[in-house]
Amino acid sequence: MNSLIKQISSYFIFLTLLFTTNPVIAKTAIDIDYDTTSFKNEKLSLDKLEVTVSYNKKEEFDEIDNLHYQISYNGVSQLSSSVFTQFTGGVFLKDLDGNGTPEVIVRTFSGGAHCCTNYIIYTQQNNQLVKSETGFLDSRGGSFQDLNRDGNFEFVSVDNSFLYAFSSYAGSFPPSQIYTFTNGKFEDVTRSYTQHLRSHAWEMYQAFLQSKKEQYEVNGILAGYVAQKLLLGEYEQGWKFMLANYDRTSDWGLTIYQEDREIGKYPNFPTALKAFLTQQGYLDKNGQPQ
Ligand SMILES: [Ca+2]
Ligand SMILES: [Ca+2]
Repeated sequence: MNSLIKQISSYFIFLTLLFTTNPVIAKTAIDIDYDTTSFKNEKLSLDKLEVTVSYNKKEEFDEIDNLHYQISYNGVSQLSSSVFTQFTGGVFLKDLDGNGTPEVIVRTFSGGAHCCTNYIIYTQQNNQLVKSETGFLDSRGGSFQDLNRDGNFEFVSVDNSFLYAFSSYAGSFPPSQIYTFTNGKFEDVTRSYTQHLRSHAWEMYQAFLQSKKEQYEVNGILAGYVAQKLLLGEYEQGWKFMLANYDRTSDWGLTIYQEDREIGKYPNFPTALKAFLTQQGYLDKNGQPQ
């Protein structure tokens, strides 16, 4: 009984110490969602980096920027900028490439049904702030994740060119795109992440089965699946699966364009898909996987 009282009292001493000695941990992220109200001069900091963020909530699209941020390094102001964002967005600090200096990542959303997310990244290089952008991506955008747990973050996204190519947006299932961010630049490293590629391929396969069962569009999923299998070095297998399963009645994506002008029609989905995969650099001009 005595030892129980001792245990309890030492637990309370521990709690007291925890709450009196633990310093306030600086904020490193601000997430904006639909319910976020306007705020002014919120501070984020990590190491020698400090960012002050203000947000003015907008219900409708506007020409006026509403997310303002000011970046300081080592106490010296380096940049003041602003962007427009609606419904969702944010600012976060993370050392994406593990070089000891954190990056500033600003996420914006343009508003609209499926479009568009953009990530702006500021990185320190030779005492200068260098800006890079992912460019506009569909609403699922992408995310920074450490896929291989080496401490560096990969940007995990999908190839947006597949959206609407052979199906509606909902019927499209684009293949993976994975980048590293090093020295202020994105580099495509998609094929190195086999495990991620496999689980994405599995999700595509499941989506195909579901669509087929519901008699919904399948060609958009199959287009993505062939590309995903190609990324895994299993192009032939993916192609055979597509040939056995594609919807012969759909003419989505069969029209041939040249500079936005219709100049003809592909005879079928596989021909159109081959041309598309060549155009997007998945296949070389002889139709061989790159
Ligand atoms: Ca860094
Ligand atoms: Ca990593």
